[in-house]
Amino acid sequence: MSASWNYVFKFIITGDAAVGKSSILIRLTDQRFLANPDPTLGVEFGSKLIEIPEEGKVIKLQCWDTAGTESFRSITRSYYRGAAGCLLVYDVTSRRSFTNARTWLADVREHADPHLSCILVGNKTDLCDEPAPAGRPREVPTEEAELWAKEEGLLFVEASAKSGQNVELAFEQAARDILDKIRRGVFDDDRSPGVKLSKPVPNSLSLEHKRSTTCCS
Ligand SMILES: Nc1nc2c(ncn2[C@@H]2O[C@H](COP(=O)(O)OP(=O)(O)O)[C@@H](O)[C@H]2O)c(=O)[nH]1
Ligand SMILES: [Mg+2]
Repeated sequence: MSASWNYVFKFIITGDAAVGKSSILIRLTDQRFLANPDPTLGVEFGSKLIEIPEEGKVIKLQCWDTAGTESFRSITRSYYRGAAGCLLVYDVTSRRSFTNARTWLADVREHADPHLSCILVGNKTDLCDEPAPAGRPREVPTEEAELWAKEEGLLFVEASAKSGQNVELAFEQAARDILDKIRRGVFDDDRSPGVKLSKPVPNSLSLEHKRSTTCCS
């Protein structure tokens, strides 16, 4: 039996605490939303198969979440190492989280692969559609974030982990960008640690076990 995906891409999710990083990952992998997640539980890892139909490719996303360490800014090189994609998340109702995205991007640029595909994600759009007290006013206009993303060479999308809007799309856009880099030879299939070409394996379980063996980058 051959593997049911063509590539494995490693993704990291960064941004301020409480912007919804864990919620985005849970939405992607479990299609659900927790209004009051236990912050101590966090989420560290999630994996999901996505299809890019126009490329005829199935991608296995392996996503690493900062799981609480963001408050200590103690994220190590090993977290960034080997990532092919990054979701840089802020909260559209928090100007501070958008301002801080600059620092997170600086961290990514310092520690991660220079070719990594990064998408800026403005999360919690559902809150601005709701009247008070359930909702919260938007503090970051779409155009402003879009402009900054363009200046920095980032992809950009607004999303809601609560409604699920654009969550999968965010990962898809980044995955498309990575595929494009592979095609152009920027990412080398098997030598870039964040990108792995699938090998025929007896079953998916054995590849799951391989995920801890990215030691040689
Ligand atoms: N309304 C709304 N709340 C969200 C959304 N995403 C996350 N939250 C809430 O924001 C809080 C922080 O989310 P969490 O995923 O733990 O953020 P993290 O610290 O970045 O991982 C939680 O109470 C979530 O329920 C969203 O898209 N809309
Ligand atoms: Mg979290």
